[in-house]
Amino acid sequence: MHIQPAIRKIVLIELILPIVLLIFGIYHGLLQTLYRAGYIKVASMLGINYYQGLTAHGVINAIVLTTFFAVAFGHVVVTSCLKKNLHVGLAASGFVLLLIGTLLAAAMIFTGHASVLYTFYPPLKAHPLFYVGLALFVVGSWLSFYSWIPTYRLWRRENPTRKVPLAVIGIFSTFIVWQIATVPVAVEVLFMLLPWSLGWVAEINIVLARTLFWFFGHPLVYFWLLPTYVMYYTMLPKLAGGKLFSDFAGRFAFLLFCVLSAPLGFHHQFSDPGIGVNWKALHTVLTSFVAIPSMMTAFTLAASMEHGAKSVGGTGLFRWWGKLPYMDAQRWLFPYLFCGLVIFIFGGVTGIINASFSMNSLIHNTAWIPAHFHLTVGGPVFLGILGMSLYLVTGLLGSDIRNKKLALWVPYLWTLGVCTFSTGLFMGGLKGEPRRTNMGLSYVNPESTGFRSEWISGASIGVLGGVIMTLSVCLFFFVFFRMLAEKKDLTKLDSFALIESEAYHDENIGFVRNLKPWIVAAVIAVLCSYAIPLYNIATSKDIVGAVPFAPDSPMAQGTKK
Ligand code: HAS
Repeated sequence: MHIQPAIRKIVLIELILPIVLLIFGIYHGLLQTLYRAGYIKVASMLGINYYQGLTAHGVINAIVLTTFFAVAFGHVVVTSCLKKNLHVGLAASGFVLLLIGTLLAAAMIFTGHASVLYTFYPPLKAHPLFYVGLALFVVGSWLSFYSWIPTYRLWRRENPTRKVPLAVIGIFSTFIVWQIATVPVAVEVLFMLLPWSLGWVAEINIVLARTLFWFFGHPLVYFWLLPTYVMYYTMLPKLAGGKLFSDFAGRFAFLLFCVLSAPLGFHHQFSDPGIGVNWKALHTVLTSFVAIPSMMTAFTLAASMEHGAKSVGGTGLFRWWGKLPYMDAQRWLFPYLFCGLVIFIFGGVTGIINASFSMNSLIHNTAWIPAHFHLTVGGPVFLGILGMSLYLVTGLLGSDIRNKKLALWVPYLWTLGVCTFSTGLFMGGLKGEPRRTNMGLSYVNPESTGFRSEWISGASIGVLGGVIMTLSVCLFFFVFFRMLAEKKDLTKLDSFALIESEAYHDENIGFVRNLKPWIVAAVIAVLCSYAIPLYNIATSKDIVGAVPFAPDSPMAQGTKK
């Protein structure tokens, strides 16, 4: 593989460090399920209380792991597909800022100064250093992205007529989505939360802060998803023994995400006051559009896998499914991607339910929501990150996976665990079980505040799923850390390559050749859907001031003054 030595080192740290942090992330996830079901009391969570543990779980798994991975994966994709060097200065400064940002935020969370959950919007308030950490983290991710731009432009100049490799279009789309998403959250953090936390201003416009957060928060989920889509489009077909059914479909899907990811964050705020109902309706319609590239992906990938299975003798309308390499140890990456797809069918369907204005009022802020997102970010995204981290670290170190059969079992066990877990949470959610609410002793303990007996069965199923998920990740840690301990042979690096599928239909269609028109369309879409409501919220006379929690209230618990 063509990769500069400095970039190789940065990528290795960016992949290994979050996997180590994941030990804490997963541990706090397990504690959450045990707590909900009444198996542990909040005070016994090793000195970490409910909101603190939930913050650690969300920030490590959903922000730190995903961003480090996207940056590291992008470095490898750009450098290896374009066969050109990256700007080391930018990549290295990006890495340093990501690291400092992570350490600051982690220090604040673990010392109890930032129990604000991964959404960190007011009235929950963190220590100023938490917000400084977040800001550095975001700038670090920007610099890392900018290290690819000179490489891309040079390649473009040298190859004016060639198509940009699909993986590069995919990873650039990921970071265009991220760039658009992080501007509003940077404004929220720098101009609202930080001054408020420093005591420079006494009040904060809560609706504005939440709106800026969800302006970031929805495209964030596609920032998580798109690196996995890069694997699906460019690697899965070859792993299945076939070709990508349509190169155009892949490009079109990525570019559609650039335009459609951001202008629809109000679907997280259907219940919020202060936002006009017409704007909510517009965002509802746009949300149904954002499912289109995923629907296209479902059909394109099914056709690609069918091509693979039929080239090794698969037949019929459905019998060819039996010919896919589910248990082929040489193609151990296949089940990480395939299982993610299967999980995503349920994650996607429940997303569409959430997006319906009327059905949303049934499930908003209930356990249904974490059930949905464990089938999306905890399904395809998480399995893609685990599989690809193992693949890249092994290749970049010149190491070996001692027992590939064990590696194969991780995604199957995870699928069983996460589907069981989400089933329990869906059941609880439909019966009104709230999400991320400290109920006192637990959710189902008769002595706790707001106890409801009908939540017991869902919470217990959730524990079963949580335990299976934990076992699956422990198995992954075993395979991963054992691989790290194997003898390294750097001469293997020359023969190590990213998996790249050929296209069955290699269309050459003009309007998906350039990124620029899609970026312009994305900015216009964002302006049309956000400019007026943001102006209205920012200038409203009925600014909702921060309502400080009583120091002894459960919500204030864990946030040291
Ligand atoms: Fe979501 C809330 C709507 C996708 C993550 N979402 C969340 C939250 C998170 C999250 C983290 O409209 C909670 C935020 C919080 O903390 O409050 N979501 C959607 C919609 C989609 C969607 C319409 N979400 C995602 C993805 C995520 C993610 C992706 C992470 C990566 N979501 C919502 C809404 C809310 C929400 C509301 C707010 C709810 C509330 O009230 O708070 C769509 O993008 C989904 C489209 C997907 C599909 C599925 C395509 C299927 C594929 C698999 C094909 C399989 C094959 C294999 C080929 C249409 C690609 C076949 C194999 C066989 C064996 C058959």
